[in-house]
Amino acid sequence: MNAVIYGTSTDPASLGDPDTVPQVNVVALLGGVGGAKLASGLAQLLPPERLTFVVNTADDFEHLGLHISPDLDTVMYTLAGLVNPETGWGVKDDTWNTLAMLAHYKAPTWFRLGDRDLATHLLRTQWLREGFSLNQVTQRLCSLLGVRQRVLPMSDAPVRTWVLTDEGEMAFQEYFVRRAWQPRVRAIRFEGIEQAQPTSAVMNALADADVILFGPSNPFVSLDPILALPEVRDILSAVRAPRVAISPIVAGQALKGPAAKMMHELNLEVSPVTVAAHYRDVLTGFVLDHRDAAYATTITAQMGICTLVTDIVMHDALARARLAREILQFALQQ
Ligand code: FO1
Repeated sequence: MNAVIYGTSTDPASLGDPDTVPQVNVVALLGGVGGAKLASGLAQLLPPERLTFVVNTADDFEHLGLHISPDLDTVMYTLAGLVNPETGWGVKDDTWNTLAMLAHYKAPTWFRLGDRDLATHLLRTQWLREGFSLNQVTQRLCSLLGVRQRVLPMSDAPVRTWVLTDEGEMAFQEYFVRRAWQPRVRAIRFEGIEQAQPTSAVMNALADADVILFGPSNPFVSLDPILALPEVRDILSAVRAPRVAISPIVAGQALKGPAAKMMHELNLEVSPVTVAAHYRDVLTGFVLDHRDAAYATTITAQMGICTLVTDIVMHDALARARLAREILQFALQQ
């Protein structure tokens, strides 16, 4: 049944009640900060063994000799309760002594690495150099941070996002952080995607999922790298589990980052309809904000995708849990 469903406000007291939360295996495909917020909402509802987060690694890069995995760290720090709440990335209450010394040496400081955060990059780099896979390194870091949900890099192989702009092609972090996403985007490509395969942990989790979610992450640079892995695309088309995306666009603006600006520069309408159309081959459901309610019937009628209209802005922990719960209930109705 294809329908538009309207969310209701949820009684906060029952948010984590196991009797009212369906105990199902959930896999969420995630990028950075928006994805991490959804992950923390789900983590308030479901036991850790029910949750798997498949995370974009095409933002990864080498910086000052270190292997940085920003999206993995954002998800990991958020679940560990360590994330910097002001930025959504990095470690809370971090200090910047190393960065100050780097500035003294006139070394690059545009990518802000805090002193505590640096420990993660040092260990990841060391363990990768010792021959452990990115997945093994991530499991080890999560375990040491007390993160019990499964946080999986999309692939062990290097995939790197390049952004073609009106000022030439630049590596993703160069575009995103150094240039503060100011250059106009013309195209995006994922270097290494043809050789990359999802890990077997990712494939097994997708095969066993009762619900698959696409986080409110940037479709072009956060979720597309995961979906560009042919085996992921194929299994998403083959599974019977409901597959639900959450819009990263609300009232013509991105919840965070350059998704709306990119859409405009790629000559696409800045609306949840564009996001739903982007994933339409692999989706059964789509969640959009009540401010965009007018688009719900278009998505349902034109694409045959069920829609849930609710408040999708996750201001605090309660809002994250409420949204996660509504999404799960919506997904399981399909
Ligand atoms: N984002 C910024 O906008 N500026 C930074 O200086 C920055 C540093 C940084 C350090 C570690 C880390 O894990 C993430 C960091 N990010 C920074 C966020 C990150 O690069 C982007 O948000 C993602 O790549 C996009 O999802």
